[in-house]
Amino acid sequence: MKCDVLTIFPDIFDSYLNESIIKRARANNLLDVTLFNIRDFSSDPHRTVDDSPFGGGAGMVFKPEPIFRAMDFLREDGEPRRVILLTPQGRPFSQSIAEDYSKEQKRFVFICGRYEGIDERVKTLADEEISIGDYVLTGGELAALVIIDAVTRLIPGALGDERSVEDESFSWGLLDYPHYTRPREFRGLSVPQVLVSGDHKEIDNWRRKEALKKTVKVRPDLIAKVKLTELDRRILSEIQALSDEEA
Ligand code: 6GU
Repeated sequence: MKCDVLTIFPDIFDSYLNESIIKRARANNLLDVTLFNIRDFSSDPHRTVDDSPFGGGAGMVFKPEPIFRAMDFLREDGEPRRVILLTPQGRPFSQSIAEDYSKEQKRFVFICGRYEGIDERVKTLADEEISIGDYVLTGGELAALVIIDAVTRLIPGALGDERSVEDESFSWGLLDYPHYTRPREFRGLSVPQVLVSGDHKEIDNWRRKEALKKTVKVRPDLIAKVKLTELDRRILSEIQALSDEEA
């Protein structure tokens, strides 16, 4: 995946892109990120990128010219790219969008919004507007990193162990099941017996049940979207029966 990022704070990206799996993906040429400072595309000596809003109101608005000039520069090579504008008004990012992006061979451009907003005409440059959730950040930089991270780990070879992604498809759409490692006893808390039983079918069943339990409790909205097996439905009615008992 090749990503060009337009931002007025390119330094924000350095530490995150230089650690762990993302660092390794870049070293292995699975991910290529180029940062562009929008100020470098401003045409005035003060490198201005913002101005006050027409119609009045608080705060400043990103001017269109520097961002258009940056896009003109990027498009000189004629390569197709998917241009993503990051704002709180966008379509909510999700795992399924991450999967779509990871399958695309195109280059990506992330335009990071800042200030109170972006001149509406910048939207004509973008293929889509994306948000990472229902809260307001000071800028789109963290959103760009979130998307780059979520997509990179889906690129074949990016994770050390490909089973990590396969395991997620096992629990697709559900919250993850609980994990344990050594020691078996820790401050009076023990690892569930089934996990040390060596019975892999029982372990799978336990994990599915725990994932369903957790999801019903914390994110019941997700249950409606998941393809449930016959076994899942049985487990769910058991969970329901248990919570009816408690009530
Ligand atoms: Cl993409 N930008 C900003 N500024 N805030 C956000 C967001 C993006 N997504 C959620 N909140």
